[in-house]
Amino acid sequence: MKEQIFPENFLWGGAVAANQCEGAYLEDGKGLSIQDVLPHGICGERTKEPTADNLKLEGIDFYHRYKEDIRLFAEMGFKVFRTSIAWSRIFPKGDEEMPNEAGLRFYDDLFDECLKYGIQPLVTISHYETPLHLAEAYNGWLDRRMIGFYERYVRTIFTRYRAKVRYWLTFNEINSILNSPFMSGGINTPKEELTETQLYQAIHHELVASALATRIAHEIDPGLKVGCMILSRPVYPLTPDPRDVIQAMEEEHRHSVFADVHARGEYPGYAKRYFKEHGIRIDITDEDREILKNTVDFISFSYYSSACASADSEKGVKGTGNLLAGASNPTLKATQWGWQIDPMGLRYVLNQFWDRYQKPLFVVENGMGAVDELTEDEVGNKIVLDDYRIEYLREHIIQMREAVKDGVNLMGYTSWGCIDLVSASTAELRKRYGFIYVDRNDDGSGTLERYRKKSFYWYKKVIESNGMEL
Ligand code: BGP
Repeated sequence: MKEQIFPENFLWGGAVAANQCEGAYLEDGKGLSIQDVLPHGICGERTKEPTADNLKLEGIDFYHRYKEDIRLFAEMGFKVFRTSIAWSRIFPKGDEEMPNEAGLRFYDDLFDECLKYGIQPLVTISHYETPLHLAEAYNGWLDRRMIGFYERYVRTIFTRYRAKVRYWLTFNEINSILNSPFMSGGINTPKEELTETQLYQAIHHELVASALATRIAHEIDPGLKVGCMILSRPVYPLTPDPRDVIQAMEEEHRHSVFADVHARGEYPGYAKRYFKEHGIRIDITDEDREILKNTVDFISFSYYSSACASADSEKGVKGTGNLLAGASNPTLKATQWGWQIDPMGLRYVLNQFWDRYQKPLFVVENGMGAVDELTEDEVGNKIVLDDYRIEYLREHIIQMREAVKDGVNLMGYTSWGCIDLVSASTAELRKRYGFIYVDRNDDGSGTLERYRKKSFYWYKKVIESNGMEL
């Protein structure tokens, strides 16, 4: 028996989001969400109404097939399953007084199904799926009234599911609002027209709503654990030139303010300086300041890639990554979608978060989007030989192990897209992340049948051995 590194109760599992897998976009009283009018992901135009080319409307039909999918997760030995609640199933328009019972019942059944196999649900309250009405009638998080709508929503779900769901995340990749104000913050005003004061006001409303959710969760049940969810991406200086180092620090500050407020309960000095020097005036009430003191129980984050910063704008060759572009790192390779692969960066961010906050950490997204080919094994079973995915995940788990050896308190790991689903940034199906292949293609064809990939069997062993057999 090899020496154990991960704690015995380490939460291994996988992650999805409602809008990328459920489909059934109008079923059982669901209202429209902003995703229903974003057929081409963040990079594409939004439409006036849902259009047939929007793959998310049907997703992978998880809404009807979740029992089969959870059975497969259980076969891999999942201890935890991260999904989100589609806000517009519970409050179809977002500003109603009363929730939609049919929507609530769906998640009751889904969570029961997980618990049947001893799988803990880890639930994102808002994962890029704000009810469309809130975007159109209120301009999303720009409007302070959003805090009240969100409060009603979280009270409803915490009360309803308190016995079933222990772990909650308030906003998926909350810092992504800096780059994607509509998808992340339901803000209707076009990005180019949005002032920095407006953007930071919207961010402030979300931060208050998030802290309020933590307070409410603890009031309803002190056993509930609430975390923030940050898009993490370490920024390295492109060269040892101190100006590049400072540039990297400032780029990191743009993002670290989100975790700082969540973990420390107030805005850090560098943010106050930035607001002052950029003429940003945010309406922060005394009550807001009190609410922000309700800090999170743990910090969760996604990790896909790192970036470099250069003080010289000419040198800052723009690479691509999930939602955030930065200068490419000349020492790293990239995925087919140009996301640079940097497993050591994961050890680095884990240490950064731990050193800064001393709060438990949870890696709730990590993975490799790739084109897969469905083939047959020697006995004629359909399979995908996804050694590249195994390699990617193995390297990242090795670095997680290193971080735990460094003393980081890590609660768990949920790889992204444990079953193939529609991608967020480009809304494609051919960009696959799963251990389970779903027969559905970008032209909408396919049987929706599920097939185990080679990585399925690999991940099962990883979980069985608690991360020792990679
Ligand atoms: C994160 C999102 C996810 C997810 C993932 C992969 O930014 O939280 O929703 O999709 O990135 O990105 P993509 O789907 O664009 O490959």
